[in-house]
Amino acid sequence: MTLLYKADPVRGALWAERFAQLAPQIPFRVWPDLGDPAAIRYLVAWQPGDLALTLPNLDVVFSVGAGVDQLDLSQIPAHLPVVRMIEPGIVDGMVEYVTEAVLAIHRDLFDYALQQQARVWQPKPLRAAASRRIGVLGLGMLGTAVLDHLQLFGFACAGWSRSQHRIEGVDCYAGDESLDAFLARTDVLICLLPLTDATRRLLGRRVFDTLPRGASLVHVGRGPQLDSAGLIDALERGQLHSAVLDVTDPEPLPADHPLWAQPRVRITPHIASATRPESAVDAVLENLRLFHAGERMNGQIDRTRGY
Ligand code: NDP
Ligand code: OXD
Repeated sequence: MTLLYKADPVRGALWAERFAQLAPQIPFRVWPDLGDPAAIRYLVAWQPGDLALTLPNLDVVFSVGAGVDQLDLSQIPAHLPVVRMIEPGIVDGMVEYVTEAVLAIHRDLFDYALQQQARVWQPKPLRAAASRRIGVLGLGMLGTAVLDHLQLFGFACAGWSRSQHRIEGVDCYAGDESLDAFLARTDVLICLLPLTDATRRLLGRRVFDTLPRGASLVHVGRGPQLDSAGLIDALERGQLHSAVLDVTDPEPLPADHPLWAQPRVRITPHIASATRPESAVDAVLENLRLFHAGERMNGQIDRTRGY
């Protein structure tokens, strides 16, 4: 019953250490050191390639991250459960990143950064948080955690998802038919949607033009959800004020990409959040317990939905 890990090797060493402490009975191997392929029952990976097709006795495929779009599901036999990562480290990182981005927008730090470059000392009026309308696309593990924290500042909070949610203090919108109403009341749009056929290129001209003029975007979902030419156009027309992008298409963003030169765009290299090895091992072990008890694992994805 060997577990094979195929992701960042530095973090792999931390996974191996924790596994040795908590589950010494499960041999832990780091790709490409497969040992006997027939002994591998569990695969933990970011991009497994075609490994799941070639390991004859595999039982479960775990994504090392919260998203699963980086897995090519056609390369994972249909009978194998695929499980995304649900653990507190990813949530903490995302809450920190999005809170900082929203506060930077709310407190006009994009404008002050430009003023600093021009050596201009020009205060702007302070705006109450209650008058700033935050809207989160995606009310899953991350979207709800982000909203829980943003509510503490007093922002007017709303969220949008596929199915109807109920979250105290948050106006919850559901389904395509409510998207326009959700956007029309949103000053800071945060994208925490999984990448699927339905969300690819969702963040484009139509969405930007439905937001109030001068709105901002915080994009922490996946790069292909954003039409970057549409974003640049919306910024240049003044329809959007600013954008914080943690994900781009492609990644890394090429040095000559026009997004780099946008004065009100802040780009980070997909670091908003990351799986914390210690708690991730705990999550995988709990899921293995559930799997062997014949129960559904936490984060087991629905292949037909794609997330
Ligand atoms: P979840 O699966 O828990 O939540 C996804 C949410 O999106 C759900 O509320 C779901 O609706 C909603 N949704 C999905 N498709 C649609 C659609 N077509 N229309 C409306 N709503 C939709 O995901 P997480 O919160 O854990 O993660 C979200 C994403 O964040 C990940 O998939 C990944 O892409 C990204 N991420 C980025 C990181 C970074 O560092 N930048 C780190 C970690 C994750 P419903 O509730 O009705 O099912
Ligand atoms: C993830 C990510 O999906 O790091 O966990 O993007």
